[in-house]
Amino acid sequence: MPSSASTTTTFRTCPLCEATCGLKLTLEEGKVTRVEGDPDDVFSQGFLCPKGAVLHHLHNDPDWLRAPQIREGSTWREASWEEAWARVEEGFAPFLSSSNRNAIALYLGNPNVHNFSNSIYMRPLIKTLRSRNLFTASTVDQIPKHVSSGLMFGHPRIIPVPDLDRTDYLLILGANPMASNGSLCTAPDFPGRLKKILQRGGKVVVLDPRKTRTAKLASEHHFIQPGTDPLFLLAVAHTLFAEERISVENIAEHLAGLEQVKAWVEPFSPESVSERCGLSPDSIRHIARALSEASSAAVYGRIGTCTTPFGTLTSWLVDVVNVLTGNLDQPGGAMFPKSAHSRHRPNAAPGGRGFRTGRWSSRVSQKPEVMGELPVGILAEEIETAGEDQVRALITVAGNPVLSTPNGERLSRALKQLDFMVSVDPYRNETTQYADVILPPPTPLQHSHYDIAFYDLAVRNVANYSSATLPRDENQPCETDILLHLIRLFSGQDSSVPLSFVDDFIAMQLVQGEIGAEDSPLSGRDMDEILSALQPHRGAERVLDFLLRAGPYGDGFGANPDGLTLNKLMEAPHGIDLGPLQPRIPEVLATPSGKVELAPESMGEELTRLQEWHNKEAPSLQLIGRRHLRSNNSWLHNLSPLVRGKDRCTLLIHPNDAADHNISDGETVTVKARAGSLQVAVEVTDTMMPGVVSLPHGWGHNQAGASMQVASQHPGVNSNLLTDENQMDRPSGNAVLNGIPVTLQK
Ligand SMILES: Nc1nc2c(c(=O)[nH]1)N[C@H]1C(S)=C(S)[C@@H](COP(=O)(O)OP(=O)(O)OC[C@H]3O[C@@H](n4cnc5c(=O)[nH]c(N)nc54)[C@H](O)[C@@H]3O)O[C@H]1N2
Ligand SMILES: Nc1nc2c(c(=O)[nH]1)N[C@H]1C(S)=C(S)[C@@H](COP(=O)(O)OP(=O)(O)OC[C@H]3O[C@@H](n4cnc5c(=O)[nH]c(N)nc54)[C@H](O)[C@@H]3O)O[C@H]1N2
Ligand code: SF4
Ligand SMILES: [Mo]
Repeated sequence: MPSSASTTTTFRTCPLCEATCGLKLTLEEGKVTRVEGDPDDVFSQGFLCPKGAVLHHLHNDPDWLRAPQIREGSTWREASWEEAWARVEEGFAPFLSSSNRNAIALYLGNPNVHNFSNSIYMRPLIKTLRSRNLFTASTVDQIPKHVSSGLMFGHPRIIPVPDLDRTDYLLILGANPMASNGSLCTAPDFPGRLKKILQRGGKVVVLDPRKTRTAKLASEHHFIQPGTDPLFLLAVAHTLFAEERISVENIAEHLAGLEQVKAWVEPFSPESVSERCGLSPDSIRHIARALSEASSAAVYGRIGTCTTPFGTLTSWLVDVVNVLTGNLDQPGGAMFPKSAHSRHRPNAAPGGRGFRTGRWSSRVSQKPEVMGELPVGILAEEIETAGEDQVRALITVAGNPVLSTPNGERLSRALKQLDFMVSVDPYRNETTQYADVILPPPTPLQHSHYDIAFYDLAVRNVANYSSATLPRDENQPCETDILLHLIRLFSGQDSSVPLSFVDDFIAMQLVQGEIGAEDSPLSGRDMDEILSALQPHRGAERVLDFLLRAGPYGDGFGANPDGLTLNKLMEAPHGIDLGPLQPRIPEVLATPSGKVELAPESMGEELTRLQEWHNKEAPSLQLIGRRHLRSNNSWLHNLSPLVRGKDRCTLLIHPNDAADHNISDGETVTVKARAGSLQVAVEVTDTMMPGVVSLPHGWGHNQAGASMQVASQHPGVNSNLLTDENQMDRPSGNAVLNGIPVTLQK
């Protein structure tokens, strides 16, 4: 490419999915004209997918809101930020007294964890709001893994990830990283890393009711009946005990509950689960033996294991098998990342307070709190049901629950009944159409980035900071200031208090927490000295600088002068590699015993429920979901390069099932479930397991109140009209989004 004075190159991390790819952006005359993979990125080494390549199209999308919007009945008008904030303050006023806080619900969507400001300021927002009605996309996603990790390791965010670059055997359950690029396992170029496993003579084995692109690449693929992964894993564990293949020497002194697990898995022979799982006893034994014989192996489970009736039990069993085969905390097994911003306690004894759920329950159906939140499946009933603490107002930040949570139809009806709703969101979409005020953030190119959430889940320890690529539009506040404004409102402070004071207070509390902690290397240090060392950073950057310097690779504010600081990270546009994952047991363990709790009591209770479920007859036709490389949940369908081509929102069905229903390829069918029904075109394919049909989520852009031009021309249907808000994984409250009983009608 010819370079001229006005052509420059800059680098940033892609914020769209969990893979954290490094991007190389070409700017001409102050406009981003091209996005490529950054070949020098320490982690992604040039990889990018079709979504990253059009990141700048988001910035240029005419439907991306550039000013706040106020709704008057069914019409919308643009407003100044002053007017919008006045309307927000007025709308929340009736609910601000301390006895009324539960009337305000907060829903936090997925992009919050992909957004640097939001990853940091969400917590103060939740704290100052003081409402028990907190909902997030976690309960339609990964909260079962948090619960199983909380129970086993003592903290819900201590999650082991498959050591992809060194493993010799990877067993994938319910994930399709060829499309998703991975989740709870940050690995840019996941596809390339899988291919390398095969190239070095290793094996990749996939269990999925659909022969996905990942399954096609794998050494082996086995169909499995939706929701039956826990039975399969129990039978694997059973085989490991029965054939004396248990190998826990590596962590034996840090392990509790092995005998209990042995007793629990006893009834689950491969023969006893085979029919229900749809796998032969031989296949189950073959996988169990291969796992135990591989020089290193990792079991990895994702969406297809979490969003099922036994999501927590399955997530727990994934790590039980990792433990039993000697692969937990071993190179090539399932390992614990150590991010640059993580809590650093080098001298603390292992162990901690452990993890609890159910500290309070939801008002209407008494669902237990998990990690401070309630299952999003109950949001509608909390709005609909009159009484003290009824939800009357809602804030959504970066979420589209009408399309992404179960029974979207019921939720839409409930949202219309609210007294007041505010959405912090760039689009007027299926959810934000019900808001009274929409507060739009700047575009992804207009803010800085650091992956607070995903470096804690990465297959290598790395750190990368990106500054904003483009300046913000005139009057456009950064998202930090939008959140600080809400934080100030909910903390009861006057609007005369500058936002910078609110921000200073948050930073001071953070520093105070660390210097006041006896086991912190910063214990007893001087607050003012630390705060002045953080200058001139402010906002999210100041918090990040503090976390990095107090973190495991940090400069410790002088204690380790060569250590990491934000300034050093800023000088490394391709990121800093902190090396392969290292064994971390017992240091990571935060259970009261200081051990890995292999047999948490609540998992015993779940096993009893599983037995009952197992004895019931399976539905004759079940719905599962899928992802496509050019989608990202519900919100990238407004970019034409990503929706071009043939309709992707189709119902995949096996030829036998199509014949049984007298349906041929391309025909439209009515799909019915307990929660609702919809009509969709079918695609007949033998990549589906017989008895299972697949429909992607995130579609259904045909709503008159939304304003997304391109998406409305490729509407598709909302698969969450079929998912049931009353079905959830009991320990975690996660929605059941896979294995939905359905019927078809031509
Ligand atoms: N392109 C793209 N990338 C994405 C996203 C996106 O929408 N598009 N979304 C991002 C998000 S938020 C997340 S959480 C991740 C998710 O990342 P993944 O977990 O990889 O998600 P999926 O691609 O939906 O793969 C889930 C697989 O589970 C299978 N499955 C369904 N039910 C069962 C079951 O009961 N048992 C088993 N064994 N398999 C089952 C499905 O057939 C499907 O192949 O992807 C992220 N990346
Ligand atoms: N049936 C079925 N349903 C599913 C799933 C499934 O596999 N099957 N997957 C589930 C999963 S894993 C997830 S994570 C959820 C996602 O559920 P949600 O998070 O509720 O939905 P998204 O589609 O990610 O919507 C993101 C919203 O954030 C806005 N947004 C994007 N960037 C920003 C930003 O920087 N700031 C702000 N303020 N807003 C922004 C977008 O405009 C959009 O409105 O969906 C879940 N729903
Ligand atoms: S894989 Fe994910 S992080 Fe990488 S370019 Fe694609 S969307 Fe961005
Ligand atoms: Mo997700």
